[in-house]
Amino acid sequence: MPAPSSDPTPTRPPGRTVITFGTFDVFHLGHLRVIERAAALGDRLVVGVSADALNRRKKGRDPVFSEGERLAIVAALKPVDAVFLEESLELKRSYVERHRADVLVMGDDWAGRFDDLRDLCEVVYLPRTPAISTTALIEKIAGAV
Ligand code: C2G
Repeated sequence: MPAPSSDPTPTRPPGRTVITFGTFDVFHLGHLRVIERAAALGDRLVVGVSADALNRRKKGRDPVFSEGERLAIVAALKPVDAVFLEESLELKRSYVERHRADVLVMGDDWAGRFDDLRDLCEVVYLPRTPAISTTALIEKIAGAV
């Protein structure tokens, strides 16, 4: 029988892990497309959903849907294997390490912003889906009532 290993180094899960981040508020097709394309780059997709407090700090307002609601929606998607709460934009490196991600995927509105992580993982910026955004949807809904 092999001796039990005393090596405390966590082992990388088999296959390629992809990580992506977003607010995913008022979930729309642009969100779905980026999640589908991110999942296609590996075997397992982990998604960081931004915390309400992070949105208040960065955008000065609460999202329409709470972090609990946004986590539940993203977790229910077929291409998504796991979700977690993104508490700070500055913690990307530790999230990539903690989830042992091989690839970080972001929309190209973030192009260049996370290039410093290339020593740790592959960094891919995907083109945004044109002509759809949470802000435009909120304006459309507000204009319809
Ligand atoms: N997206 C897209 N096409 C759109 C709209 C959004 O591809 N028409 C992508 C964005 O590029 C992003 C993801 O969908 O990769 C989530 O978008 P947002 O919810 O706007 O996320 P954001 O507030 O940019 O993320 O660490 C990042 C933070 O979590 C904030």
